Amino acid sequence: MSTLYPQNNASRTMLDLGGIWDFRFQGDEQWQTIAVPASYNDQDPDPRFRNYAGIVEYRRKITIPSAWKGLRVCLRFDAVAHDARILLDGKEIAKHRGGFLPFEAELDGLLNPGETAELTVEADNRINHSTLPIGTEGENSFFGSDNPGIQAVEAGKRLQDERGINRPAFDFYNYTGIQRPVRLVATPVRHIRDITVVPSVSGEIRYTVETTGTEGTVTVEVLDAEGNVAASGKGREGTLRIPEPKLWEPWPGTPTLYTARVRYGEDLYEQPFGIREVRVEGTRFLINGKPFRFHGPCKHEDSPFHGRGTDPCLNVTDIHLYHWLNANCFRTSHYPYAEEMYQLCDREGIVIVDETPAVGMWASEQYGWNLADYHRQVLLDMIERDKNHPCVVMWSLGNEPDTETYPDKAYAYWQPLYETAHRADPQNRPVTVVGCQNRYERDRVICSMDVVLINRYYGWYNLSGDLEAARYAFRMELDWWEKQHKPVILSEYGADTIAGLHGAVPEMFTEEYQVAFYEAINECLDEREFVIGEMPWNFADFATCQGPMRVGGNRKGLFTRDRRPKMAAHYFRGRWGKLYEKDEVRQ
Ligand code: BDP
Repeated sequence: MSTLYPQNNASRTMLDLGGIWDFRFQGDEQWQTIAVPASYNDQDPDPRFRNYAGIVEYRRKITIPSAWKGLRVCLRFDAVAHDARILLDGKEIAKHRGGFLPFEAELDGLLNPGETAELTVEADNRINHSTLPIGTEGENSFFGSDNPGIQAVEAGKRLQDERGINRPAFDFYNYTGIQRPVRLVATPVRHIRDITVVPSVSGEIRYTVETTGTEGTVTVEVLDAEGNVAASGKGREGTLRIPEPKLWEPWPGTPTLYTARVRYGEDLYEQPFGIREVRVEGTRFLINGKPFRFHGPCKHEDSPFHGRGTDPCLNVTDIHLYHWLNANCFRTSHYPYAEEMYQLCDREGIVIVDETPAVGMWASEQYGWNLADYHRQVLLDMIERDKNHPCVVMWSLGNEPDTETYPDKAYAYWQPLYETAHRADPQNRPVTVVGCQNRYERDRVICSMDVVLINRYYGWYNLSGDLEAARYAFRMELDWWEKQHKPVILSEYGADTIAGLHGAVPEMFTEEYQVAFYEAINECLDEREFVIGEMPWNFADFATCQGPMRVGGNRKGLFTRDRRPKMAAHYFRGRWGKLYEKDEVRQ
């Protein structure tokens, strides 16, 4: 399916359907108001909005402008979580599985220009063994607090099941609904379906254009940042040469962007891209041939009021805070983010590790759940959506699967996905899957990836409060990784910290402990050449499901949920600022 991001230009028009829609829990009589795009969960104090497991309905009228006569019209949903069914005047016109990637519903023949119809969107938030992310089915909850086997506790759990309950196998609140923009999109009937750009630092640009028909000529012009034509050509595929190309460099370099202006018949699409190359060589990660060190906290799409809803102001604020932190990257933990965020990072030079929603796969039984085909499809759709973004430098197949209990089964599951990603990506970026704190010496999966990404909580979940023991243990593990001869990124490490809680002795949950924790672990990282990145967990405090280990959500943020820096944010700002000063890679 084509997933070209909607554009307003001389040939294409889009109408944003954001605003106030009607909303109800399926089966209810009454409709009420709800804002789109946003998660519905925080928009009403009724506890059902937080605890409901099932289908909700959104409704509004849509009208196709009379001026759109003779055009192809569709509805474009950037994401509806998790499963969606789209109805027009009560008749199903599209379905989609998964809550983090776009899909379209054709309106041709269903609604004519000048006509109005009722649009209904059904969104299902239920999670289980066949969804990504995973919901647990019967086994212990994520925080393991269920005291399995106790008769009365088990009876209580059965009661919950009868009422319908989601048990996330992951540590973020299961925000759902129409969380990203919905648009009516008009294009010429014969139109451009897809564009792929593969640049190389020599200035040679390979491109492919997919169109609805095989007739008609495709022309491509490459515009430089000033809008001047730098190269041009004809045909559905070809190679263009840009003399003296300006490269896309990560921050604090200049992330120069070019635009491929593609014309086909009446249609026009302007595809931004950057000229940069990514490669792993030995234990180094090279961007444009220069060693790149990843330093930036992992994120979530999470904020008060909007939940996981797309909010351009929040995105811009966050990325400006990344600059303030002297950070240069983040991982889209634990799902593909809204497309606007990648566009922003293309412009701002922030590097992204792009992750599928395969999170919660920590049960060893996962390899019997028949998830592989669906997981593969989600991976392919993510790569198709994000393939042209210069900010995306690596694919993450998922987060923290069990790879130690049955190492061979795990390998048989993840290796084909690794190969799929390499085959599907026209730019052939490095591929990884993020490893859990585990018996690393049993693992076959993590060390088979192009870059080793490991989440480690020495000094927090392990050896809690004892940073000397944490350093000792982490060093021992790093000795083992040194022998694997791979580049390693510490892709999560962190300590829950209540902003404003202080102590002369740095004890857990104080701001002083968070700083001391990072100082201790960073000391170990700084000793190792093969460690090419540090990604603190997390950029900001974020909402989770309720549990005895979470006080109003996960508090491992360097910032509070409303983006106020804790002491650790100032610490990293200083540390990363110094890295730039001494980094010969970027003068
Ligand atoms: C890691 C998970 C992440 C959690 C984090 C934590 O990857 O999603 O939020 O632990 O416990 O295991 O804070």
